[in-house]
Order: sequence, then C-alpha cells, then structure tokens
Amino acid sequence: MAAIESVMHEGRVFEPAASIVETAAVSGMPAYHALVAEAERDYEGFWGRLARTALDWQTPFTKVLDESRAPFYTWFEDGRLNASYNCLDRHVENGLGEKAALIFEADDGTVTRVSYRDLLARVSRLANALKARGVKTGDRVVIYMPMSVEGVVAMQACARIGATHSVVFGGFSSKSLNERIVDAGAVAVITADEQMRGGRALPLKSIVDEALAAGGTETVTSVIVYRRTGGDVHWDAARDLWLHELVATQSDVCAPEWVGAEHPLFILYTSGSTGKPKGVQHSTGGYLLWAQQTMQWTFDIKSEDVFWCTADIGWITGHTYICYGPTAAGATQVIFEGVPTYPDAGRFWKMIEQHRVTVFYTAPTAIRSLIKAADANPEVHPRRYDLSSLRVIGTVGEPINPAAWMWYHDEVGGGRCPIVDTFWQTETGGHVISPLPGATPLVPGSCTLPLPGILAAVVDETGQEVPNGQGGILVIKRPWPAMLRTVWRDPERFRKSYFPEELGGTLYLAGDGAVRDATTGNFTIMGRIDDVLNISGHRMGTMEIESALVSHPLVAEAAVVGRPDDTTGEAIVAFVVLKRTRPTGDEGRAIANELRAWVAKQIGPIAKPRDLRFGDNLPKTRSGKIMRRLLRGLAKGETAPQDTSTLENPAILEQLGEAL
Ligand code: 6R9
Repeated sequence: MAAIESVMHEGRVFEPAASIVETAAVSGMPAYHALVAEAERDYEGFWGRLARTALDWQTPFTKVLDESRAPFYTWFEDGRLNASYNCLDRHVENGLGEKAALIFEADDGTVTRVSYRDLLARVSRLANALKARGVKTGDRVVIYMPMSVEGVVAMQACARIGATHSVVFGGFSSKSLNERIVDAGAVAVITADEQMRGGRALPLKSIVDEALAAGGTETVTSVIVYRRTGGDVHWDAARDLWLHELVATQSDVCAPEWVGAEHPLFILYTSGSTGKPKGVQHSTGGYLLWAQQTMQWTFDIKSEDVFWCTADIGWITGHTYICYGPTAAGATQVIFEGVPTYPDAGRFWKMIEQHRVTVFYTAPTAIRSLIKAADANPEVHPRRYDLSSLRVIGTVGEPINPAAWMWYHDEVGGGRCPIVDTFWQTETGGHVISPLPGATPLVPGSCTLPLPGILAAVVDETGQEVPNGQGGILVIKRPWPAMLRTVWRDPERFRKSYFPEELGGTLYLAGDGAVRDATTGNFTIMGRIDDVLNISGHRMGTMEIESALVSHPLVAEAAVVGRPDDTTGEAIVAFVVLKRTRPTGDEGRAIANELRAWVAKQIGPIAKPRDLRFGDNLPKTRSGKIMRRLLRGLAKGETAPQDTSTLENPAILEQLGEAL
C-alpha cells in the first residue's frame, strides 16, 4: 500500500507543452470535455460517427448498438468490413504503398523495412496459402510465433480470410499451448523453428510437436513453420509445411473476405480467478475502431511519426498496438525481436536514436529494470543517447510508481514529452483510462481520466458509486465497441466474471480496485481485487500456479500469493505442503528448484515462483479455509502476524515464514 499512498499524496502536476497542444488531435481540455459531452448527449450517435470516420465499410451499418441480449452487446452488427483491408489495402489505394509499415529490428541488430505494398503482398500470399490448405472463414488458427514480420503477417492473413486467430505467447509451455489449441478447436498452427532472444535460440516447433502429441488436437491438419534460425526440427510430412515453400507458389493478390462487424477477429487467452485461462473473444468492427481511434487520441499519431510499442504479439498490447492499431492508422512502426538488455541495457535507447522513434510505448517493469541498469552502468544511461526525436511516451500493464514516472519523464522524455499512463485490459480491447497528450494535466502515478465514450466509475460491493477520494471497485457503466464479446465457448463464465449479479448485473467489472482524486477526478489504479497476480505486467492466476504445483507427485497442497517487488511489480510466492516430511536446508532448496522447473514446464517460465516455502500444513480457519491474508503477510516478510485467533494451527506460521 506504500506505493498507493505515495500516489495519493502526489502533488506534482505537469501541463502539456503548448507545442504539443497546438497540433494534437484532441487539443486542450475543452476539446476533451466536448467529446465527453457528445458521448453523454448521444451515445450511439457518437460511436456511429467515429466508426464511420475511422473505418472503411464494405456495407455500411444501419444500427449502432443492440442491447436486447445484454450483456451480450453487439455493435454495428449489419455492417460488413475486413480488418486487413482497413490495415493495408486502403493505405495502398490512398498512395501510401511505398511508406514503411514495419521497421523490423532482429535480435542481432539486422534491420528489415517492409512497405505497406509489400506487407499487403505478403499477407495476401499467406492468406491464399491458408485457403489452399482448406482454412475457411470462422476456422480458428493458433499462432505461436516469435516477434517477427511473419508474426504480424500471420495475424493479418487470418483476418484477411475471416479466420479467427488465437496467438499464444512464445514463452508458454507445450501444456499451455495444448490447452489453448484444444479449447479453440484450431485447424492450423503457425509457428517458427526457433526464436532468438538475447543471443540465444529457443525452440518453438518442438514445443508445438509436444503440444500436438499431448492429444485432443485432431482438428489440426496443418502446421506452418517459418524458418527463423535454420535449427534442426522434427518433421511430420503429413501435416508440417515450410512457410516459405507454401507461399512461393501463391498469388500476391487475395480478395479480402467481407465479414459482419461482430465476426470474431481473434480469441486471446488470459488468466482469471480459476485454474483455467479464459478465451477472450473480440469482434472485428468495434475492436478495430478502437484500435485506430486510440492511436489517434492517446498517441496523437501523425503521418510522419515513428511508433514503437515494445510488447510481444502474444499479449493484447501486441495485438492492438502492433498488429492492428498502427497499421489501421497507416503509421510507420518499429517492431523488435529481442530483449531490452541485449547486447546491453542501452538497447531501447539505441534503437530510439537509430530509428528516430517519435512515440514510444513500454511497460513500467522495463523502465524499472533499465533504471537499475543505468544506475549501475552510466554507459547505458538514456542521457548517453540522442532521444530528441521522442514526442510522446507511454506505459502499460501495471501501475507506475511516481519515482519511475519521474525518471521516465526526465531522463527518457527529456522533460518535454507527455507520458500517457494507459490503463486497459485484454478484455477492454484498447485503452479505457488514459491521459491525452495534448490535453490532460499529468500526475505521476495516475492514469488520469476515462477516454471519451468510456463511462468508468468507482463503486462499492453493491454497485453504488462511492464519492471521489474513497477507494472502491473499478467498473464501466455502459458497453463500448471494443469490449470483449464473450468468453470463447463459455458464455456463462463471461456473464459471471464481468457482469456479476452482486453489482446489479449491468456494470462491467474490471477486476481492479481504484480511487478517484477528490478535486480532479483522476483515477489511480490500486491493483487487482481478484486472485490474479501481475508479474512484470503479465497476468497470472494464483489458481493456475497452484494447480500446476499440486500436479507434481511430491506435492500435497499449495497456496500461491503475490508480494510487492521493486522491479517486477509483484513476485510469486508459493507455500507448499509435501506428501513427505517437510524438507529443510540443501534438500529443501533442491526440491524447491525442482518445483520451480516443474511449474515452468506446466505453464511457462513467467509462472515460476520466486520464493518457495515449505510447511507441515497451511494456515487454515477452523472451517478449513486457507488464510491467504496471513500468507500475504508472511510473503512480505512480516513476522508477527496480525490476528491469529481464528486460526486452527498457529504454530505453522513460523515454519512458513522461514526462507530457504
Ligand atoms: C493491457 C494489459 C490487465 C491488468 C489490469 C490492471 C493492470 C494495465 C495498467 C494497469 C495500472 C495501468 N494494468 N494497465 N494497472 N495502471 N496503466 O495489460 O492487459 O494483460 O489483460 O492486464 O493489468 O491490473 O486489470 P492485461
């Protein structure tokens, strides 16, 4: 809570510089308030106007919003369009064919430029190849790819033919990949032989092989492999195909498949409060509208900008602000294969300098680790690089602490670039609460105000709005076009998770706590209120990690909590009871390492517990409930737990407090 306290007492305010206000898409607070008022006055008219302006429709829509099947809202339903057409063809038709769409920098520094015309041709060839393999509109295609031009091409190719993609982050294990392929019922998997990160080659194709061998994946008839490193791969001639061979014979013209606005553009799995990740399903029209609109509002994107979002396409940020938003806006963007610390921690700054990046978007966890690196080694300090091209800088994924905000502002932004601290989620499709760079006065650590058309509020447990200054539950009061449509194959889970009866059934529950400033109304996000952890900006369910742990033959019981961490935001702490006696010393450390490796194998390295504690038991109430509040205290290193009167077995707290 210390970080939140310091945000709430934050008195510094940074007004946007006149030079930014002058040219911004939303110029000054009156312009922001005018948009907010327009949405309040005529909600459907507002969204209809934006959708008609931002997107090209093959068949115009006649109705904006249908609430008759709430909370299964539909937007622009009788309109038809194609996402890939809006991201590629229309720019080529408008004379931007030679403009750079992608500036790809590989792990080893090699740079490849891809123009809009070239990107369209590559997307069309792969789209034709997918069709030739029998992939049809509405089929699901799983993409398990490194950061690459081919990764973006694969997503856009699916969109072109109306196939619904589901990208799985390349750090997930074969088991996680298998579960997602099975749940999605994918007909094809697009992958690479290996990926390069920080000078090391890491396997992808062999993980796909394992995932498909694990069963339940009979629907998959094609595995398309992009040759990235040329490393050895096992080959199954019945289903495996080299991407370069497959596209070589295809035409570079492919008519886009016009789909209804509600057609599922993609499914993206994310962690929730149960052990099973949810397939968040997004639409084509509403989603794409917001991807493009927020590029204009939040990033103030202009035709001469060079945009760089450092996320991976495996996360929602890489979907909205790499694959779809920048291309829909016709922008030039940098995409990066590697990691921020290779060959040294000056890599981001060097790339900004080299590519003259103007709008830069990254995660607080990256900023915090680069602060540490710069403190330790002045050679990699941002002030050693020419960052004068930067105009707007942004963050996403977790709260940014005021100290990191100030460093980002002064050392990276040179004190002149507004910081857009964008709050949003896999489910919201795009930004929902964020400053506008040419309007909003900035307060370090606050994501400030809702974007026009987003009716965010803070409520109590019964759904009643609480006064500003009082903490509560973050909700959105009306549907918006980019919101998730459902949980894939589980509409009941969608309703229960996001529109709970307890809050009245009509409020969208974000899953975060928040407080609004008493005078400005600015929002400060106070972190998740459910059993979801945020590790380096990545969502991880505690239940998922617990079920991975208890599937190990040695483990009887496990409870997972988060503890605050200076660099990663939160760190995973696991309390474990073994089926044998409690191990200590070297033996305890050896078993802890084995369990960490086990979790990495079950879910992926990001889910590995930082700390593992063994006990003869877990702290439980007399009715047998695990007391997570106590575990969170122990994880933080608190020794004397608060109130243990309801605890069945107080003695074990001492055991669990012992670090290995
Ligand atoms: C885009 C993305 C969503 C969760 C969200 C919240 C946290 C994201 C934030 C933020 C504070 C911000 N979060 N942005 N917290 N300030 N600017 O990250 O999506 O992976 O689904 O995570 O991340 O807790 O609920 P996702």
